[in-house]
Amino acid sequence: MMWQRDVDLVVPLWQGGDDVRVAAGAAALARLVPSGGSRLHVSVSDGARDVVDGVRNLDVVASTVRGLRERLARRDPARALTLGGDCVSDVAVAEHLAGRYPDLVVYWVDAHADLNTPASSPSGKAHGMGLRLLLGEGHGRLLGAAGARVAASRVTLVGARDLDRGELEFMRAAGMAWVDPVEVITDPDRVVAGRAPGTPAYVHLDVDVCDPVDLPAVACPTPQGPLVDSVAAALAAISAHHEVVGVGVCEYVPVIEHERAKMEALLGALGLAAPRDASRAAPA
Ligand SMILES: [Mn+2]
Repeated sequence: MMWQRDVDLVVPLWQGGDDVRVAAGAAALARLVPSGGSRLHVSVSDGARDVVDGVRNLDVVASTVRGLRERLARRDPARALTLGGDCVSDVAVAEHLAGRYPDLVVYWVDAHADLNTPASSPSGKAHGMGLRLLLGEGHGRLLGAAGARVAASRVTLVGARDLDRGELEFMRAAGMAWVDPVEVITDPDRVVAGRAPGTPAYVHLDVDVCDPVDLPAVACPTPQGPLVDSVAAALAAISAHHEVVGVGVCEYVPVIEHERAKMEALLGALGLAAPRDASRAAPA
């Protein structure tokens, strides 16, 4: 069954990770995912390539996020899909939906926690700050409105395995739910444990959550992750348990050789493509 939404935003933002290859990911996803009806292609300007206040390419990242917020405020979609782009490309949509649904829960399905601030980030890359922004902390030019924030208790990290020291400390202090890669592999249905059925959910899918052996087409390959089938099972469990109101797909690098069926399996689990068995298309 296809997932219904009001708008698709195609956001080729790459400056947040400073890796231009993810811009092509947005266009490739726009081809893989049949349009939900209304599809907006967002243009990303080529701003100054410098570090400001500890954030790389701050000007262009901030202006892109601001432009997205303005569009979302005008259209006020009840359900929205972002085809990114880096891991900042969908933050404005997640904020918008958090403002609309006070009981929104967020699944951050990603090898990384994206919980850095400009002060804690070793790289200064905004794509490692997205979830922290959604929680209401970060550079003032990237932060959204106070009414569009999510409490840490409403966030579940899924498949995270490469956390910076500051992120780990923050996550533990905040008591954030964390389903580690082994748990995703052994019992993907448990990903929704503790969350009330039928509540609205936002799914941030950074495809680097998958083990790069299975899906190498990512900007930040991170070993020791779950295979695509396990991630797809976890995504299907989220879709079955919740009313999914928003999805963001990020950090896909189509220029790296990979099996297209793996991407289709992930997208299919979220109702964004016809579901199919990824293992069937694997080379014998
Ligand atoms: Mn990631």
